[in-house]
Amino acid sequence: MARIVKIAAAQSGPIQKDEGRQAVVARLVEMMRQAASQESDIVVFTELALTTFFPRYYEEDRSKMDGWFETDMPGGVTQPLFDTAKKLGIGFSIGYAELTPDGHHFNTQILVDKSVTIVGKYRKVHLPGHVEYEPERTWQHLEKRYFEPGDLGFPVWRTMGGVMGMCICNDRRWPETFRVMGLQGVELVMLGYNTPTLNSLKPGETAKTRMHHNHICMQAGAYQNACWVVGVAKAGNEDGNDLMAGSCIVNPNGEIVALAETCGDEVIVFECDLDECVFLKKTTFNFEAHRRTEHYGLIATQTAAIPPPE
Ligand code: CDT
Repeated sequence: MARIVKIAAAQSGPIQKDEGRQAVVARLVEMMRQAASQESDIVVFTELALTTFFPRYYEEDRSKMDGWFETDMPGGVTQPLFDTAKKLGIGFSIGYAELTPDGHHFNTQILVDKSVTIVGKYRKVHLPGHVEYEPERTWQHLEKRYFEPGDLGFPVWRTMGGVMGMCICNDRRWPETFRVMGLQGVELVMLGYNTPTLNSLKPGETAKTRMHHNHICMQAGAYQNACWVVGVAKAGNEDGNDLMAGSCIVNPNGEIVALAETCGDEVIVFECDLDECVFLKKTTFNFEAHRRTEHYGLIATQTAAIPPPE
């Protein structure tokens, strides 16, 4: 038996600081058309897909950053994405900065089905970076200043023939992210990322090593939870800052089956058989048979690592 979901990962090339949302949405719509022309069921866009990665810019008065946020979804400028998806009969997932009616700021991703109903919303839990300006950094990473940690946990949704989940960028580095969804039977995890090619605090670290980190955590998450993972970059040089590419689709064995080749707008497509999750979910990663929760208490009760006394 096969349960095929044809997935398109729509990598974004760089978005410059002064690039208007309308122009960006036009680029995303074009990639949505490409995905649909290859008969994809769903197209996955990146984290904060509508703007440049604005958390690199420090602003004393946080409210001055509200212009980077969406107050409505769909809103005037994003409506073409929903209209095009409806016309083409394709689902999509997209990340954006969300400003709620009661004034909360989240790094958010939504899942939209083929009838263009928003069936799922996820708000980034693991916010990397820092709150205050740090002069020792070549560039700032102020997600902790501009966003609150997500308040929705890691839900999954039964839609488009499978059990779908989402996470965002830094979340992929945490096994807890995938395991919480794995415990809900997730079959496909969709995520976007904006990841600097180099680490300004660790000058010797190579782009190759950082790409290895990018892929290994998604591959491990896929294998250890017997699910598909789609990771979608915003790549290239944004206002002098390099973001890594490497968008990929990973199968439940943890193998990369499709990989972007460029640092620009690029669509990669793969027919994902959700039934390929079944074997590992029933054997090696049959959680009910093998997990030993009596030994996992620290995971949910302690944040810092506390080594034994010397
Ligand atoms: N967007 C995002 O979460 N980026 C981080 C960069 C970490 S460096 C502070 C990531 O984990 O890829």
